[in-house]
Amino acid sequence: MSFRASVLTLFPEIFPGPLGASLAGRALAGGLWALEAVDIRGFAVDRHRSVDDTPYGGGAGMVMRADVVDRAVASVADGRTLIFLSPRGRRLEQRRVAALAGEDGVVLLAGRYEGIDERAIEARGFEELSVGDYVLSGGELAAMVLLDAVVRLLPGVMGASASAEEESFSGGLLEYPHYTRPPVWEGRAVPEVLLSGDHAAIAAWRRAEAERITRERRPDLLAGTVASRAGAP
Ligand code: 4FV
Repeated sequence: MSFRASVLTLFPEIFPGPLGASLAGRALAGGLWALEAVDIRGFAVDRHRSVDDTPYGGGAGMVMRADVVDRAVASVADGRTLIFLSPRGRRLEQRRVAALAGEDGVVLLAGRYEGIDERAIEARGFEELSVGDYVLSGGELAAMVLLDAVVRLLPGVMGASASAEEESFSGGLLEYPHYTRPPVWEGRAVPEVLLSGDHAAIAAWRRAEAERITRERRPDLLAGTVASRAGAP
């Protein structure tokens, strides 16, 4: 059974959007995964079909109603992991992406306005995940980011040519620099070792470059990697 994703949103029409193109799109068309976008407004009950209301305690903006959101969740809940995309969530990382790709699917809740009544999140024990420390106008793009990262790891999606093994974060390090033809561009040459055919030397150069770049740009990633022990005095 292929990976099944359900996204609860007030804008189902924006899906699949970019997930319908390229790698994820081909995989979707090929049945390697499935996506349904469920309109939360379809679970509103009052004649104005309202999904939000003013915040208790005052303050700007509107809050999505727990009763409406929970009816939408109930319509798709079947044991798959429940994720609420929110800036309060744990930062989404490759390790969590890889774990989700090993599951049979996921339910993603995309908020709008100021957010969702806390009780709806608590009641279902949603896992909260954030795609970054900035505020989006809605959780939909965050849901697409998560799905794009997960789908490319699903069996049969990334051809043999591309490997998930050798990319950023896979070994806890940032990626080494890549080069292709022409061998000299604008007076800039490709590092000699890459033209040497000496695979051991190439692998050593790439490892050293990955460690150097990680040390310079994301030393936080080094804690816990082999490199940190090697580099440490
Ligand atoms: C977000 C993030 C995010 C907050 C208010 C939607 C918005 C609005 N989601 N990672 N960063 N969500 O900014 O996941 O409802």
